[in-house]
Amino acid sequence: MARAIYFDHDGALDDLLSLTLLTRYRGVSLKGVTVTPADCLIEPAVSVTRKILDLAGAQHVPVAAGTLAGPNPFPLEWRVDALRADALPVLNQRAENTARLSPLPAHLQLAEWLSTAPEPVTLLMIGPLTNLAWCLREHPEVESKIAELVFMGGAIDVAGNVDRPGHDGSAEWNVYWDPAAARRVFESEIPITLFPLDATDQVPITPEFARSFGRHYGSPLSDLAGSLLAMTFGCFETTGFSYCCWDSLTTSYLAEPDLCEFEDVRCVVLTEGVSQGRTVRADSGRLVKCAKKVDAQRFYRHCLDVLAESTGTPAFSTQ
Ligand code: AGV
Ligand code: CA
Repeated sequence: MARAIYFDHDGALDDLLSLTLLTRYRGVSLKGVTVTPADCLIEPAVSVTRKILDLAGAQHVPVAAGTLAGPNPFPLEWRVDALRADALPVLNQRAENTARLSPLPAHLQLAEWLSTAPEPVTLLMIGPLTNLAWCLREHPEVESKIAELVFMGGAIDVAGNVDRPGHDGSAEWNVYWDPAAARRVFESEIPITLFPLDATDQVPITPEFARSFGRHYGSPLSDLAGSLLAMTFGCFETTGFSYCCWDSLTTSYLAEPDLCEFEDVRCVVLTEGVSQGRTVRADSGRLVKCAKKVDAQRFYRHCLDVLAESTGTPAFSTQ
């Protein structure tokens, strides 16, 4: 039986690549998607999410738009990426968007999905934890419906990626956007599998990886993936940080759980001061299963295999 998944993302390019991968995983039954208005503008992020579901033949999966905001906004330069992705030709082959849009805001919809789930489910969250924290605060009984939380966030033994005045740089953005939400979730008993920067730093989007999708030009999902990856170029030149496969590595865990080696780590989330959003080792902290070492070449191969096998013959062949 396929594993039931609820998926919360926040509309960045890597989130959209993750959604694309997720639609191809045979062992996964995607039940619903919520979008957090964090690393995106919410309207184009919801629109592009529904277009990807349409393209992948997953129109039946409902999408709910987030309305809850964290205290530390993402840079607007990053948040506009969803606007660009929403305009890609491969996602606009038809005039209509047929994937279902929930009438509820994401936090209410997630609470309803969890409380009515017949069996405990897996939650995949690759943006801030705001919607889940709201559910736990307002409906603590839903905690028992979550078999596992797979979360991209944090930085344990490596530097963070927040570069903001008044911050010491020790935090990762998904935790920093809403530190109190991450703390609330870490204070629960939900089993957490964490993909912090320790692991995701090992899978930067290289030119070779992005260009490898060119060899499958004409196959819609690999064309989409290659376009999303191409749009990340220039990140290092403008920010000094590489754009990594943060979320897509995390997502790949649902199909290939042994791409990474894990360590059990006890940690807490700091919510105040110059290190707010930092995930720090502490003997008194909660236990997380933490990804530490990645077989990067196998991960890149996985993405290409999953997306290239998906549809049709290439329009142009070099052989
Ligand atoms: O910190 C990584 C998280 C991931 O969930 N996001 C991007 C991924 O979706 C925030 C982020 C950090 N650096 C970024 C980010 C950058 N240079 N551009 C866009 N988003
Ligand atoms: Ca994200």
